[in-house]
Amino acid sequence: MHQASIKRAVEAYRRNGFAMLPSAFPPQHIQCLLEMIEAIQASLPTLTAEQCARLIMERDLPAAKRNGLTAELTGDAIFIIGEPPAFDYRFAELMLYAPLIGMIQHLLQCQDVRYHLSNVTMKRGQVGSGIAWHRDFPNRYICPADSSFLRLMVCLDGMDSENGATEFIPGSHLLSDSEAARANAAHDASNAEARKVSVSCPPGSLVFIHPKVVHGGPPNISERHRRNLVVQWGRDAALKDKETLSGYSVDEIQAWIARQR
Ligand SMILES: O=C(O)CCC(=O)C(=O)O
Repeated sequence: MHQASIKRAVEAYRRNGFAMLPSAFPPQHIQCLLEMIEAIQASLPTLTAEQCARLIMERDLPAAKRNGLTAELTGDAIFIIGEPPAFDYRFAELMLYAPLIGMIQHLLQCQDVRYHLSNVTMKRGQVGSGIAWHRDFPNRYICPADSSFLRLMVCLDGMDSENGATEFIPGSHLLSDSEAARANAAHDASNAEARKVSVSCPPGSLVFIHPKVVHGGPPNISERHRRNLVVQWGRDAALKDKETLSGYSVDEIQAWIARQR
C-alpha cells in the first residue's frame, strides 16, 4: 500500500465515513479466500448443524430484497457465512495481513485493536439480495457501548452497480453516538438520496466503513458473484463469547491459529 493512497483513504474516511483502497490485498490471498468460500458453498450437505446455524441462506430472505425473485430460484445460494474462522482457521490468518491491521490501528487510533466479528457477505450472481440502509452503530449482534469500532470489507470480486456494490451516504457519520442511536437510517438516506455514492472497485480492494455512516446496497443483477469478507475491529473487547475470537487481540488470534494448525 502506498503512503499517499493511505493518506487519501484516511482523509476520505474521516470526511465521508468510508474509504476505498483499490487492489490492496494480494491476489494469492484473494484466491485462497475464494477457494475456502466455495468449499463451504459446495459442502452444504455435509456441514454440521452448528456450522449450518452460522449461515443465512438466500431462500430465507424476503423476495422483495431480490427484486421479487422467488426463494426456489435461489437454490442453495448462501447469503452470509457467519464466523468464517469456525469453518477454516485460515480465514483468521488472512484477516491478520499486516498492512490491513496497520490501517485498522491507524483509523481506530489504537495499537491494541480487538477482533469483534467477521462474515462473508456473498450476493451471489443473479440471486444476491440487497441490503437495507443501516448504520453499524448501534447493532444488535456485537456492539460496544460507544462507536469505537469500524468494519473492513475485503472485496474479493470487486464491486460495481450491477453486482450489488455497497452504497453510502457521505457525511452521514457526522453525528453523536446518542443521535445515531435514535436516528432512522432509511429516513436519513431518503433525505439524501441525491448524494448517494456507489463504490466501484477492482478485486482485492479494501473498503473501510465508519460505524455511523449510512450504507446499504442493491441486489446483484449480474451473472457474477460479489463476495466480500467483512471484519469488525474495535478499541474494546466487545461481547467476548459471541464468536470464538471475539475480544481477541492480534497476538491472541495468532496463538489461536497456531493451536489449529
Ligand atoms: O456487503 C455489503 O455490501 C455491506 C455489508 C454491510 O452493510 C455491513 O457489514 O454492515
